Amino acid sequence: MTEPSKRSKVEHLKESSRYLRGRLPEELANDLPNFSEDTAQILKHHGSYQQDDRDRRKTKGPDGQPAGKAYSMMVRVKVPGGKLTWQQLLAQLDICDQLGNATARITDRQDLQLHGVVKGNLREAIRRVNQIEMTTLGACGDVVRNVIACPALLHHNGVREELQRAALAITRHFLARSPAYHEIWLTDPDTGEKERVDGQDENQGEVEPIYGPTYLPRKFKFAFALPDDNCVDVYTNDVGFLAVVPEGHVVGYNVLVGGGLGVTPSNKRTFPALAQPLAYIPAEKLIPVAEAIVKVQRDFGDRADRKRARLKYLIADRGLDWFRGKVVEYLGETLAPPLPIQVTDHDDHIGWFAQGDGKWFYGLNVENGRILDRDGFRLKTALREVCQRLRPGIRFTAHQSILFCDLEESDRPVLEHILREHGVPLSEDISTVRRWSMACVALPTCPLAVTESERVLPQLMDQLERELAALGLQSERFTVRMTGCPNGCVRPYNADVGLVGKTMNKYTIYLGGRLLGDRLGEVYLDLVPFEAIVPALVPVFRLFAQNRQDGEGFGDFCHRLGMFALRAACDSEAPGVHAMVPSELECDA
Ligand code: SRM
Ligand code: SF4
Repeated sequence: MTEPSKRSKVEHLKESSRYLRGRLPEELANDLPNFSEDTAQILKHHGSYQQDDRDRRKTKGPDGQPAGKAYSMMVRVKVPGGKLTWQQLLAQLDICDQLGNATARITDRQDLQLHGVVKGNLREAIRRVNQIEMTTLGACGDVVRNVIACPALLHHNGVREELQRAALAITRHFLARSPAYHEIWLTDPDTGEKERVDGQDENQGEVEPIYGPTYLPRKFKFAFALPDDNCVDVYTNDVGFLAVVPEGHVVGYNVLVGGGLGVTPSNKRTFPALAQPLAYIPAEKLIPVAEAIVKVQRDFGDRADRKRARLKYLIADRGLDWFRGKVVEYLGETLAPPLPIQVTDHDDHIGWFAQGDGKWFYGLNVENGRILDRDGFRLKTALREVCQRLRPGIRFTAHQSILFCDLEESDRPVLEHILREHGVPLSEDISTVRRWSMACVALPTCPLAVTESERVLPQLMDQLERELAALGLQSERFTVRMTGCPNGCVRPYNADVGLVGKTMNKYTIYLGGRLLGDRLGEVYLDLVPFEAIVPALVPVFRLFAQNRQDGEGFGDFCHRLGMFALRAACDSEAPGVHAMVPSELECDA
């Protein structure tokens, strides 16, 4: 356990915040456009991040002086398992139009983010989220984050709904209990009148029975997956539950522990890691085992260095056997060894699917999750019309996309017509490479971004589409994921192609991960300027087209050859590649 004197500043802040109050009430009430740094840290636990428009940092006011930061908040709404109603989606689109910057974003953890909410609108935005029986509590901060699970609504394969229920049970069990959320956002500051909060008992007092006064050392992520469909990328979570489904029914789980992707290049003791099998548990032990794991991390996770505070470092430092021993101790019973099951496929659930109850769902790929209206592409308006006319069940995927559920056969042409009428491409209009790509938010709002991501991936896709078609690889299914910094928010390190922002306009290219999400890629080239990414990849794709084995995927091919052989083979075709070969140190990272 970390000695109190060695604890980081954030630990002291949490402790003195009186269960997540800090100075938030006072600062919310003042007229400043922003919160102080300390309060912004506490605010995260309430589901909101303070940001500023980095494009506007250099603008000058009428007096020729720097105009100052243009602050706004991102509000993250938690959507367990990605499941919500059409009314909840519509209401959030209203909030984003009336109180935000008119854009929203489906995240790769099945949440919805409302962007550009100025401080003066924050209370109203969070209040309205709660009015539709949703919450922002714990969408960010050092707690259990949104619990993700396969969203596909397939009744003939009811196991997915079992996973949805399990995700909800974990969500409820680990929701912070502090009444601070209720007091700050849902109590009328003038009358003192209170509103209800989804899943939270406001009368429970100050005590956090699971977290305690300093919550967890860091964010904590759970995911549920099926062996034949790893659409949630289960291995990248602190804890993954891989369902064991012998006869169409979830009897238990292989518990995977210690996944996490963030890397701090200046700290060589940080690394991406995939979760490893810890144990097999029967389904009824889910909550006690999850709680034992969380409590071990609560008590032994690093509270001195936030860069090394995730569960993956505790396991790397102490060993999996030590960790299993502690979990057994906290649980008070033994754990069975994991079963020999593996992930065998990954479906993105895009296109039309029969649900098995006579109804249909349609998976719509949303490029990088962004919901907005712009010239010729009016996705936001299309979503409104779909909700109002067809009243579908809504589900978000962990691939930043949306499923419209419970549709009648007669609804199918109507849905397609609405989408086309608003310039929204249907699944058959989207190339395979674009459909399997993801970018994180990055510039201009993410404070940690060092390069572009969401704003440039579409043009990189335009180039890749042309090159892949020329090589006859247009139908090849592989993942391309781009981030604006090494924190790994769209999981680039286990993708077939990972493009990770390293410094201004330059990226590290990772190859050799794969669609199944069960292997980390390796550094192929480093410090590659954006313009040189596609030229650097084309020779690798050509080599793949010429030398792949029967049925071999792109990531598997790169992994089989290895980075050294790939670079040697492609060197003559990609001028300048030598200059981008990573140093020893980068390879180790
Ligand atoms: Fe993330 C921080 C966006 C999924 C690893 N992430 C951030 C922040 C909040 C920046 C910040 O700290 O101020 C970004 C906000 C940008 C913005 O304007 O919205 C941000 N992360 C995102 C989202 C929106 C990316 C997306 O395009 O979908 C995802 C929101 C998920 C959600 O709904 O909860 C998102 N972030 C992830 C994932 C992927 C996942 O969970 O499946 C990871 C890698 C897995 C992991 O947790 O290790 C991830 N985000 C990070 C990290 C590195 C953490 C670490 O252990 O080092 C940071 C930095 C941090 O926490 O200090 C970070
Ligand atoms: Fe921001 Fe980096 Fe995450 Fe992208 S990967 S959203 S740049 S923290």
